[in-house]
Parts: sequence; structure tokens; C-alpha cells
Amino acid sequence: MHKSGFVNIVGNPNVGKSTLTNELVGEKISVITSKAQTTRHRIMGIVNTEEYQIVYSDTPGVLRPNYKLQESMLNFSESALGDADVLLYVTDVIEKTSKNEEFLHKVQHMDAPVLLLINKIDQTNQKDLITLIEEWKVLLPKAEIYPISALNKFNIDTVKKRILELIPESPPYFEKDAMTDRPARFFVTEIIRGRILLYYQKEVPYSVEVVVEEFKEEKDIINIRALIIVERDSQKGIIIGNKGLALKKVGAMARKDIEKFFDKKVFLQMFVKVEKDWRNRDNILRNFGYRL
Ligand code: GDP
Ligand code: K
Ligand code: MG
Repeated sequence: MHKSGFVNIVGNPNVGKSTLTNELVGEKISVITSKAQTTRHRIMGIVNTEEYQIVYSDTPGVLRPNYKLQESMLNFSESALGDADVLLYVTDVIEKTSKNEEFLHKVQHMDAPVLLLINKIDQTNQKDLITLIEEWKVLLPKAEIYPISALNKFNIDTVKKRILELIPESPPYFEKDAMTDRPARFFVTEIIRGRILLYYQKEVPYSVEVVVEEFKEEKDIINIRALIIVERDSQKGIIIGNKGLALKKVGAMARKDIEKFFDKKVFLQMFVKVEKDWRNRDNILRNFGYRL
């Protein structure tokens, strides 16, 4: 008997969805930062054993769209409700109870089992946690509730065990040696974007998209050429920085991350280009892989 299923991870920005995904998958497939909107796509990570194949999907945080880009991000989250065999709704002790009632309503009325994971319990005390659990029982009565700490790996094994019980008998959906549905280039863009989010202040990093123009793997080195797309000339200046110093620093950090990810030496070149108002332009968003 072989089990196989889709386990989809949704919730508000910054509650720890990507940290949890990496913990469940056992690989760093999703970029984690303390900034909201780090994850823009739906990213799958696949766990294989002889007996089962679990396909985890990390999604962008559920937020009210201000840009076409954010509409697409919300689409990724809503589509994750549709094809889940198990839904992991992640919240944390900081956001208390969720603000997005519309999304919660959809979660409450879906067919698949829902595990409500209250993350970051390292940041609270038992009394507050119990109060929070009581509030969630009212908001999502159908969900099973698990307090966890993705960062400290607390209670993750319990959640894994429960997931395994819940996924159905089924042949595998992907090759048994697949680790993700994403090509190598995708991880490069995500890693660079993660570094940009951490390095620059305020709005600038959110108006950035990264395109990998070249990814050439040779015996001892991977040659990568990446384009950083911004919306305005002023942003281009900020990204590059005085005498190119900012871009150099970000490039060095991103290169190290990429080397770690692929376990190989990397030569990384980065260029900056202005595409006016790309976050609102359909054709550009499509080219970047967003579904509209
Ligand atoms: P996402 O936006 O929901 O994907 O959240 P991330 O996984 O990117 O995490 C957002 C921030 O929360 C990061 O700074 C994480 O290190 C932090 N974080 C995630 N899990 C925990 C946890 O269990 N405890 C604490 N204290 N911080 C956490
Ligand atoms: K985040
Ligand atoms: Mg994320």
C-alpha cells in the first residue's frame, strides 16, 4: 500500500509558513526572512520514502491585494485550498487571531482536513496560549489544533505523524526521486530576492523582481547571470548603491547562499534594469511566472 497526497500550507504573512515548510520537507526550498511578502509563488517540496510521497506547498501570505502582483499571490493561496489533501493553516502567537475572515470562511468550509498550527510558542506563556487556543476553537471549529515552534522544531514530529495518517492511499504524483517541481533557476531567483529583501530598506525591495538569464553548470562551477528588475530609475540607483557597493555586498551574500544550496562553486553576475510599473503589467507578470 502506497500513500500520496498534497499538503498545502497557508496563513498570513510572517507567521512562519516557509520555516515550517523547510522543516517538514527537510530541505531549504523556501526563502525565509523577517519581511512579509518574501514568498511570492507557490513552492512545492516533495518528501519521498518507499511507503509514501508527500507534496508540501508553501504559499505567499494571505493579504488584501494592492497590486496585480498581490492578486496573483492571493490566487496561489486560494488555489492551495482547492487541491489539498490536508491543509495546514499556520498562525502564530503574535498575530493572535486572524484578520482575514473571508479566507477563514473558505477554510472552514473545505472538505479536506485542516490542521491549525499555532507557531512561535517559544514567544508566549502557557496561560496566553490556552486563551489563544480557545479563541481559535471558535473561529475554526473543524480544525485540529497543534501548538508548534517551527524554529525550535517543537511538535513538528507530531504534526508529521498526523499528516501521514491523513493522506490517502494513492500512487505517487511525481517521480520518486523528485525533490521539487521547480527548476534550479527558480531557487536562484528566490535566494537573490531574499538577500535583497534583507539588505535594502522600506519599499524598494518589494518593487524588485529577479530574472535568471543564464544558468550554466560546468564541472566545477555554476555560471549565473541575473537581472534585477526595478520600477524606477531612483530604485536602480539605490540597488546599485554608492560606487556599486550595495550591489556588490548583496551579490557576495547571495553567491554564498547559492553555493550552499547547490553545494558547488558559483560565479554570479548581477545587473539592474528598469521596467516601469512592472507590478501592474499583465504581460510582464506572466513572463515572471505569475498566474493572473
Ligand atoms: P512566512 O512569511 O509565513 O513564510 O514566515 P517565515 O517562515 O518567512 O518566517 C517569518 C519570521 O518568523 C522569520 O524571521 C522566522 O525566523 C520567524 N519564525 C518562524 N518560526 C518561528 C518560531 O517558531 N519561533 C520564532 N520565535 N520565530 C519564528
Ligand atoms: K516572511
Ligand atoms: Mg514565506
